[in-house]
Formats: sequence, C-alpha cells, structure tokens
Amino acid sequence: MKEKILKALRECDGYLSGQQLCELLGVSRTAVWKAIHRLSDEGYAIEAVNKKGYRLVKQPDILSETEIASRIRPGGLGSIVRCYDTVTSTNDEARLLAEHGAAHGTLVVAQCQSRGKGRRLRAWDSPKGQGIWMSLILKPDLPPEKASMMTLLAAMAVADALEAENISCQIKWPNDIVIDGRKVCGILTEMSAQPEMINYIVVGIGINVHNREFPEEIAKVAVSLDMAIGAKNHSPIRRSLLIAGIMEAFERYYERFLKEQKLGFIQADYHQRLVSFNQEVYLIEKDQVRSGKCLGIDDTGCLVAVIDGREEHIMSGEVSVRGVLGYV
Ligand code: BTX
Repeated sequence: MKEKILKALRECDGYLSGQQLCELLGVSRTAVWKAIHRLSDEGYAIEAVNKKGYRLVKQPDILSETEIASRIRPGGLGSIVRCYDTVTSTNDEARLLAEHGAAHGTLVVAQCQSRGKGRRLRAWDSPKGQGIWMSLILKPDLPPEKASMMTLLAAMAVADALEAENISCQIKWPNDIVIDGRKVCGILTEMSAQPEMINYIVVGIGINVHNREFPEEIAKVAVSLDMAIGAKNHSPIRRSLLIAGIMEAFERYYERFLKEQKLGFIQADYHQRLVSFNQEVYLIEKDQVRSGKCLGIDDTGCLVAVIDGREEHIMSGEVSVRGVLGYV
C-alpha cells in the first residue's frame, strides 16, 4: 500500500485528500494515515494540510523496497525487490535466494557490499549509499552457453537508462560502461546450470552514483555519475528511477533475445556505443599480449578483431581488451 500512496502522491500535482486516497486504495483513513507516517519515517517529506490533504514536498534519493517497487511496472522485471542494508555481495545474496526458490525477475539491492566482486574474484568497491549495487535473478529457458550474452544486454540497458538521463556513455566490451574513458559501471553475470538447462542466472550490476572519491588503486580508472555530471546543470540522480529505467530497458532486450536467441538485433546500436569499435586494441590473454583492430561483436556476443591479418572471434572471459592509449 505504501508504494501505491507514494506513486499517487508523486503523480498528483498538488494535494491528495485522505478521502481520495481511501477511495483509490479501498482502505480506511486510519490505514492511509499510518502508511503516510511510515513513509515519513523512511525519509519522505509529506506535508499534511487541514482540508487539503497530503502533498509530497521532498523525495530524497531513497533506496527501499517501497521506493523501487513504486517505480516499476507491476509484474515487470524487478517488481519483486529485496533491499538490504549490507550484504557481502548482491550476487551471492541473489544466488542464495534463487536456490531457495525466489521467482524469476526478483531484484536484490543493497546499500553497501562488504565483498562486492568483479570477474575472476576481483574486488568491486561498493561503499554505503554511494551507488547502485544490485542483482537480477533470471530463470530463462535457454541453453547454458547463451547465459553470458545477458551481460551484453545488461550493458545496453544501462546505457539506455543513462542516456534517458542525458548522460552519454560508452560500452567497454564485455562488461563495463565508461564515461570519458573511466569506468562508471561493471556487470557480473553468474549462472547455475545443468548440462543442458539453466537453473538460474544472476545479472549483477554495479553503478557508481554519488561517490566523490575512490580508493587509490582505482582512482584513475573509476568515475561516478555525480562526478561526471558535476560541472553540468543536471538534476540530481535518483537511483530508484535509474534502476527502474534499467529494468524496463533490460526487459525489452531480454524478451526479444528469448525469441531470437542471437544478438543480431543489438549489433548496430552496440557498435555505436562500443568504445573500441574500429580502433586498434591490445588483447590480453594470460601473459600474452597481442594487438589487433576491433571490428565489433558478432551475433553471439564475441568480440571480432583482426589480428595479424586474420579475423578472430573472441569469447568474453578469455581475454581483456585495452585501448592502445590506455584503459579503454
Ligand atoms: P571487472 O572484473 O571487470 O572489474 C573489476 C575491477 O574494476 C577491479 O579489479 C578494479 O580495478 C575496478 N573497480 C573496482 N571497484 C570499482 C568501482 N566501484 N568502480 C570502477 N572500477 C572499480 C566488473 O568486474 C563487474 C563488477 C560487478 C559489480 C556488481 S555490484 C552488484 C553485483 N554484486 C557483486 O558482488 N558484483 C556485482
């Protein structure tokens, strides 16, 4: 009920009377009053004026189940949401929930991760209240070898949502989003599967939002959205809105992918955003560094590069890609 009240207050221009809210929700005035109080306790500034009703005067950047669910279409991906204060990793928490039967589309969000992780168990810095640290549980009817393509769909969804906020960004294949050459988002897709079927996939997305500084070891490669929009006249980022935008975009890509089972339909847009498209790159595999020209991705999500005159299709997980001039 709290999320319905929140939505109604947000969507109405002025005041909503207690009576209007009772009728809208089919509950008593006392129930409305209690829900309004709980919303105030959660940090929303709700003005109550005699004979006029309630008005939402301030919406801080709150990440709560009520806030996120109020922004997502009922039944849509992420509409079932579990918010935590601190977890080791939202991917680990999502895996645990999935093992215990959590539904397809359940979203796990945390204020803070004590052991946020990237690929190959690298650490992902996830300070409290500074970012979006979230993991989406999917249970698709797909062969296991297609799971890694979720990373590319998620990257497109994050880029769409950032662009909807007027923030331009690029994709660094396969799992980073960068702004002006610095990493603002990382994606980690994990899976539990049997030889021919997926039990579940967890798509973990980390976005630096309000960070003003980073640990020394990543200070040169990382950026947050606040840092990126700092100088521009941009309205403050509301994380719940961004999450809802990502879920909506991801759902579109995901549904199409389930039908086509190939990535041909994103290729052109992906190439527009791909930071290394048509560029010389270094491909780093274990101790071996080779250079080549990046031609984009194929319809299975492999990176296509010409190396020593030969075209190679490189799977994510095998190599790291670096621009010849630095990180991107
Ligand atoms: P990755 O292996 O491509 O990148 C990890 C590397 O990125 C680190 O070694 C470090 O150099 C750098 N790094 C660490 N933290 C940050 C940061 N906050 N911003 C920019 N660069 C950083 C990328 O892996 C995938 C990361 C996924 C993170 C999400 S958060 C929600 C979910 N839960 C979880 O534990 N992981 C995912």
